[in-house]
Amino acid sequence: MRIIAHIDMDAFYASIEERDTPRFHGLPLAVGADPDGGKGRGVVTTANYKAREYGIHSAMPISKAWQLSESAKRQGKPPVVFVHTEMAKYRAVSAKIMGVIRRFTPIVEEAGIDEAYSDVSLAGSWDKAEEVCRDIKREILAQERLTCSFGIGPNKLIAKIASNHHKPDGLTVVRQEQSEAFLAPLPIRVIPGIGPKTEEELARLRIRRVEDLKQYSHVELKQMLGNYGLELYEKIRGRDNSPIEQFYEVKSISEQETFEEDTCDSTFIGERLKEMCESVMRRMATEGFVGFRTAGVTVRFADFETKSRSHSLGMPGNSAATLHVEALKLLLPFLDGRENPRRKMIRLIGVKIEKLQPEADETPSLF
Ligand code: TTP
Ligand code: MG
Repeated sequence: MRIIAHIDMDAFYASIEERDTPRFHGLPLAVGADPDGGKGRGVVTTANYKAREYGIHSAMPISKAWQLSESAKRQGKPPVVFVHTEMAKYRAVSAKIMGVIRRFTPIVEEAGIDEAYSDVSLAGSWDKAEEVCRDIKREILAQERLTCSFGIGPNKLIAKIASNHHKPDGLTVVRQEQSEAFLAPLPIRVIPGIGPKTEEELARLRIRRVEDLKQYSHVELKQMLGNYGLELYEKIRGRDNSPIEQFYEVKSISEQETFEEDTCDSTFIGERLKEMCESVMRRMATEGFVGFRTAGVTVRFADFETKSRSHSLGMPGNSAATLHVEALKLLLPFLDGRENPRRKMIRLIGVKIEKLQPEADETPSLF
């Protein structure tokens, strides 16, 4: 019998900040860009559960979060504590948590900075698997003073949905025979792969819950959603055979920045891009890679239209200067008439590297 656990830390970055600064304890807190008295232009990275009660969530403009904090203040509630994102700190905590999980279960897939799958089949029963997960929860709380939520199911799909079912500090067990019934009443958004756009399209057909989707055949789902429709047919019935990928690969490294003011100043944009390239290359080195084969950029215009472009290099790049040149080549058309005929101002730029080359890779670098 296969028993898979999925662990996801609660309000991860925000919980770390709250833990590390005693005067923040118990207060609503948001991690992200500087709100700058309501004029800040970036976004919220994450918020703790107290701040979520004010309606604040990941990816919300920081200025909106500030307004919500101000209106809470007017109602006599505590204002939100705003804290800058400090990735190095969160990565270090993440590594420690992964270490705890590995001490209890040997087969682990690090699925993100604050989440992991682990194969707990060897526990032999659902009850024993639950005990192991409770032990991990206790140990993380004792060692790191952080809470997490667990989902335990017959596969990765159910485990992942279950871990989000009771948050924070939850543990949800969904046995094989309960899987279909567990999924049926849930909103379709819980199924991985259904994003806001698909959700909207399906809502037009009055499909809102997983059970609504079950009335459609294989062929109908394929007509509606292409090959993903076929996958979906299996998923909504709780079926998933995907393996635990023990060797989690960093597939890309990226940075982005929202400017203080919208701009079309190419010197300024080029300078910011240079710094972002340097930071991406530093992170590449700390992740143990020696080069990249694909460089990409993202541009968001003042009206929020967002475009991405990427380019594969003939040979791996390994310096910030190379990345800067490649990124500039991709970015420049957005600063002139080629890709920006209406000369819109730019709000945000991002740079990304992919196809990362591990240290041991002996692929010849010239072709
Ligand atoms: P999540 O696990 O999605 O969120 P969370 O841990 O903050 O809260 P929850 O209790 O709901 O699990 O993401 C983990 C971390 O990843 C989060 O702390 C911050 C970061 N993150 C982003 O950088 N951008 C995002 O849009 C989201 C959702 C998360
Ligand atoms: Mg989380």
